[in-house]
Amino acid sequence: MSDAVKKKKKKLPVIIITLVLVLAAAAALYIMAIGTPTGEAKEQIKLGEKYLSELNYEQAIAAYEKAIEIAPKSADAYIALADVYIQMEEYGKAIETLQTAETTVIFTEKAEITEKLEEVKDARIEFLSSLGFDEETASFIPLDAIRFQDHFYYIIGAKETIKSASDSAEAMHGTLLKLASIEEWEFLKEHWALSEDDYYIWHGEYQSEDFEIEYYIIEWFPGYDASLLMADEATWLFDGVIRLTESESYVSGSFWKEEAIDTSKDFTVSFDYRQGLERGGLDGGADGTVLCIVQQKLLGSTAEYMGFVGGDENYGIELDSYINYDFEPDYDYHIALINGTSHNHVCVVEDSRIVDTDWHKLTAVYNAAKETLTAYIDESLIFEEKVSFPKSAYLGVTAATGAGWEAHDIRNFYFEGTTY
Ligand SMILES: [Ca+2]
Ligand SMILES: [Ca+2]
Repeated sequence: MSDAVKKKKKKLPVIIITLVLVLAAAAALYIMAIGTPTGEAKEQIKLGEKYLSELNYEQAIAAYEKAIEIAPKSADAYIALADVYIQMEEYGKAIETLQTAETTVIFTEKAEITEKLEEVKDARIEFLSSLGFDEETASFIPLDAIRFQDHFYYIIGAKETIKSASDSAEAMHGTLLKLASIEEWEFLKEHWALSEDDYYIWHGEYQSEDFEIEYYIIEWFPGYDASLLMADEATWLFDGVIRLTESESYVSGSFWKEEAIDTSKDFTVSFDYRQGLERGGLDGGADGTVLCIVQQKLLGSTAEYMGFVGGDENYGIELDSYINYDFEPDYDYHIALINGTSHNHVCVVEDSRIVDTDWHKLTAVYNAAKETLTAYIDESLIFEEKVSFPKSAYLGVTAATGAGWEAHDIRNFYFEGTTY
């Protein structure tokens, strides 16, 4: 080994120490310069706090985003921004903000971000469970899914209008509804379950001379019962509505709960219904909807039978929107407990809420000990009647039109009880 090399070797520890000191000083300066908010960034954070105290979320977000732009390596503004999203119940956005921060902030502030991120992830699961999602389903919902009212939307692929509207859930919701109402809009309404309980993929296409749109969207139905089977002419409308019949003559549609229910135990079933839209034909419109508690998942005849299948063991609660003067001349629009056939009204009550085109809620409660079936429209009691169910039955909702017609719509089907 030469002398020159030996000399260099001796000097090496000094060089290393000097280098370490220089690097440490540089790192300290770096942290001071970028890791803590500058005066201007602090001002933006203060501004954000002011807006937040006035519940002006939009301006608060803008201020915090500005602070992040000025001091991207400081944790403060990310955490403040995440807190705004939490207040808005936009947990996905809060998590995304913190995930960005995790890769961006100075290493000394990373632990703070990670801790906050875990906290928000837990809060999101708690929030989703308060909306009716179980933990597994909640884990399917992408962070950037957009919530509007009761639904989450997630655009997989979109062009033009849908994409530009997707910044605001309300704007997107409105745009989709508007597009769905355009005549040339080919609204495919494809849907299929991706997990057990559940959500749908919607696929829409629109083509005009000016532009072309194709999009996929996942719509979640919190608490939605995926075991419902669509049958016959029933279709999904946008926004979770099942249209049992269109406004056409002599059509019928149904949907069914897949498993049989145990009718030796208490159960409750409810759904929202809307009748009377686009009424036309004989005597102004027809025919009505039936909640079926029957022995087979079958659709019966159209018109006055409303799709209800006959048989002594079959019961139904009909929402009758057509007066058949041959066998029901004494009633106006009515709700009735029917048994065996729609002609047999065990109990009948007139009600203007049968066909007023507004949404109403029908609830049926079976008390197994008393063997009674109680019906409510909205919150008001309609009847309580003795029934004699076999030990199991299928639940379905049917509707039909005849020489008169109208649209029959259902949403929010709910069942609580025991299934086989
Ligand atoms: Ca009737
Ligand atoms: Ca009738």
